[in-house]
Amino acid sequence: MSAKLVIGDFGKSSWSFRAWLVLVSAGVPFQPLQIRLEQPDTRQRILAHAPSGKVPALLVDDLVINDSLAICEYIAETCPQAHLWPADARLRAKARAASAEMHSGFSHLRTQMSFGLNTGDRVDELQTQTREEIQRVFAIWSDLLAASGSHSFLCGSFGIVDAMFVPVVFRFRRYGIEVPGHLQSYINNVLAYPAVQKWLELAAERT
Ligand SMILES: N[C@@H](CCC(=O)N[C@@H](CS)C(=O)NCC(=O)O)C(=O)O
Repeated sequence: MSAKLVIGDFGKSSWSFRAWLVLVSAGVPFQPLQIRLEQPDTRQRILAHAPSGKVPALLVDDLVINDSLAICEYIAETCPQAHLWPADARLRAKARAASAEMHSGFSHLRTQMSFGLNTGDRVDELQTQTREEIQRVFAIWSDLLAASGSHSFLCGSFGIVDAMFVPVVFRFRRYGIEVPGHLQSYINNVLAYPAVQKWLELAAERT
């Protein structure tokens, strides 16, 4: 497969980060095609590759896959050996539900706690709804770890559900959110994961 992944800035694009992590975890060879966000020509440059006008987009020969979760699903289907979803149907359903909830929800958390790895404004006072969403993330993580019995990632080895939550880990770190003790080792595992470290290196080099 000859793949190109259209992404935004390493320090800004949390949705690009998620898709990139899944491709790297699965060992898929691909060429990243980076487009700087928030520039006068950003929209036009993204539209040259992706009709949604959003990144990430995965280009595989003449196939264009918009949207981070759709990209993750495509990689899970084409690389079954990467085990990006849990093998157990019940656990897989929970992992899918958590990924979908992250993908479509947490609007207060995502708006108030901007991702910005290197830059960006920080608000001092978090809204009640944002605080409630933070608690909901803790509940999802606790539930998945308990259901899977995993001591590494949410459902065992690093998978799509982890990729979906990686940018949240960075948001918590940036905003100094106190994480319950039983979730601390999960946070440490995410931060130490080689693909996450690689993205951080790229972000430090290129913003
Ligand atoms: N639901 C989409 C969201 C994609 C998205 O909002 N991407 C942002 C960057 S993180 C974007 O392309 N922004 C460019 C713009 O709005 O001009 C996904 O999961 O891929």
